Amino acid sequence: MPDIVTVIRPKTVTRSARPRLYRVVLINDDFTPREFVCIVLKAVFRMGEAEARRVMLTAHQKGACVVAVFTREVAETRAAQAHAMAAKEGHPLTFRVEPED
Ligand code: TYC
Repeated sequence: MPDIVTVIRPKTVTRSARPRLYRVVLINDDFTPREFVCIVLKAVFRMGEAEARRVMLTAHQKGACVVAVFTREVAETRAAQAHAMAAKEGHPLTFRVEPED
């Protein structure tokens, strides 16, 4: 006969009051027009012209730029909206969603 093993599971799991946050990161590519990147940043991330241009140029020069930080669902929804806009116009524009440490 095998030994009887008793596993004690907690009835409740305590979760942090602050949900984990996720960065949306704009990735550079060689094909998407600069102006289109700015249009997406303004439409999806509610940026003004100056901020959109600064974020676009940073990604263009450094390879990537953090756009904003959200809860997971909001970050994934915004990235999906941005990807849908790009796909519609045939651009390879990419945003990554990554957890903050
Ligand atoms: N590198 C693109 C070009 O020269 C512009 C661009 C900038 C594309 C930022 C993507 O995340 C990006 N047309």
